[in-house]
Amino acid sequence: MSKGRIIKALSGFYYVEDGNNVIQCRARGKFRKDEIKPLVGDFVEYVDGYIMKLLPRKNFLIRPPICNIDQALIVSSSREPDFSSVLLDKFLLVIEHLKIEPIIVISKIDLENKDINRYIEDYRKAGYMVYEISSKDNQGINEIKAVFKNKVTVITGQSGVGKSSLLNALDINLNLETNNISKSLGRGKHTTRHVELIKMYDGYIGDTPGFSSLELDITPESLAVAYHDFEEYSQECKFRGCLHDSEPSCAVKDAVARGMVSKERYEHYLMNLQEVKKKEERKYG
Ligand SMILES: Nc1nc2c(ncn2[C@@H]2O[C@H](COP(=O)(O)OP(=O)(O)OP(=O)(O)O)[C@@H](O)[C@H]2O)c(=O)[nH]1
Ligand SMILES: [Zn+2]
Repeated sequence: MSKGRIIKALSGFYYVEDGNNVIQCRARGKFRKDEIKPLVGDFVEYVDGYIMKLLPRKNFLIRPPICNIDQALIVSSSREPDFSSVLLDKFLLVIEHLKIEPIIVISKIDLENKDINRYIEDYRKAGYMVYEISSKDNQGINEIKAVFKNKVTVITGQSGVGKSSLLNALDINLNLETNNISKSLGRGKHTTRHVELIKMYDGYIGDTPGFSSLELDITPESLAVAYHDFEEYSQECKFRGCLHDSEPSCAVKDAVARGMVSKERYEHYLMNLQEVKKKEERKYG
């Protein structure tokens, strides 16, 4: 039995990368019977052109249908559209909850925003990696090339923030087989039959996740530990399952008071907490 990773799914075939080889495989009949569908990104055991077993998944997205994603570049523009920490904080919640490493990319830094540096400082202080780029002026692009190595990366962010422009600035055409894929990568168009990871600076890049994947379909308890720093602080909260809201002796609220967690991100957290609580009530109430 050999081991490899599915890097492409097309018309019932799975393309399994094993070292320098790519082997065209079919899924064993058993999978269909058990309603288990191999996904692009799956680590598999295969033999004689048949996938025999899927190894446990770290995470998965529904749109695009890929799994075992290592990291997400969350692109937020400095301006046009205006920088929104509300939106970025929500992206961070969803991405971190999925156990995908978030990397913040502040785009369009050629457009002036006098508040942006304060935000960047806060996110860095919280432990996030933050890149500052301008695809227009080719600033910060070389620095970003190194993050792809040995990882499966997706690029996400609101419409118009410059995701396609970033891909183009990264010389995507040199990395892609066809320009069509470049378009679909940038625009978040998804075909169900053809899913593929694209080689990108010694790593892989997946199709752009649509906003539907970014719904907060999450319990209040999971939300409370989604941010990596909240999770760490919550070890010190007095109550197990503390939601860092009105509970006494809450280490997250304490961290906010000490300036370790930005007040704004905490307030956005409370907003999202209210939202998921309401959803729960509708579901079970
Ligand atoms: N000033 C400036 N404009 C930029 C930069 N990058 C992209 N733009 C412009 O921003 C607009 C949107 O860029 P896109 O790359 O299409 O954005 P996108 O995130 O792919 O948008 P969607 O396809 O809608 O998701 C275009 O008019 C770009 O020319 C930049 O670094 N600086
Ligand atoms: Zn707490």
